[in-house]
Amino acid sequence: MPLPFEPSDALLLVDVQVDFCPGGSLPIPQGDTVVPVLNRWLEAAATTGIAVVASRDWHPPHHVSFEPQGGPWPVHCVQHTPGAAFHPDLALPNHTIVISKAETESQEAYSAFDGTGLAQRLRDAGIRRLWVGGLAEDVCVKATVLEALREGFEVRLIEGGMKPVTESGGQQARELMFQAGAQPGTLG
Ligand code: VGL
Ligand code: ZN
Repeated sequence: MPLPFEPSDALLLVDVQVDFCPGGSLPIPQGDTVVPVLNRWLEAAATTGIAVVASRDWHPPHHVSFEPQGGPWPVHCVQHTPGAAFHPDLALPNHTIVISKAETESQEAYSAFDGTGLAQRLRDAGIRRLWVGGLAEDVCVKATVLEALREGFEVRLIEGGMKPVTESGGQQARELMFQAGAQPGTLG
């Protein structure tokens, strides 16, 4: 099977972190099942030499989104804690571009583009199309995909490579992302 990539493609893996997987502090049902899927894509990316970007939720200890601060979420992905690490089985290459987000205590940021300079960085690297997977499909993946499309990137959604917090949220997110112009992505 020929791989579907062009040189102007990048793989963008959103928040595949310990806290978002079973056993973590904000576990997404079957969140860890994206890891073997995304590892196949990482292998394909390595074969073709396309760029790999991995975002991480990277909160200060008293982030506004945390329940003790009156926010909607349990404490999760606190900078430099084990829960904030990428899933240990995710086979990220050494040259992975790591994008940390939601680092400002008083501001929520779901999208990997929000306040990170990612769009400019991708443009500077000549990247025009993103193959996206990760967690959570109905929160940070959705926000990231919609902002990528607004920024003018093409988006392919990696099949089986994302999981939602809730099933209905996932369904809604998929509809929104496809409506906004994202296309399905398969490895063949
Ligand atoms: C996320 C909830 C809170 C995510 C981040 O990465 O989808 N979800 N913070
Ligand atoms: Zn968060």
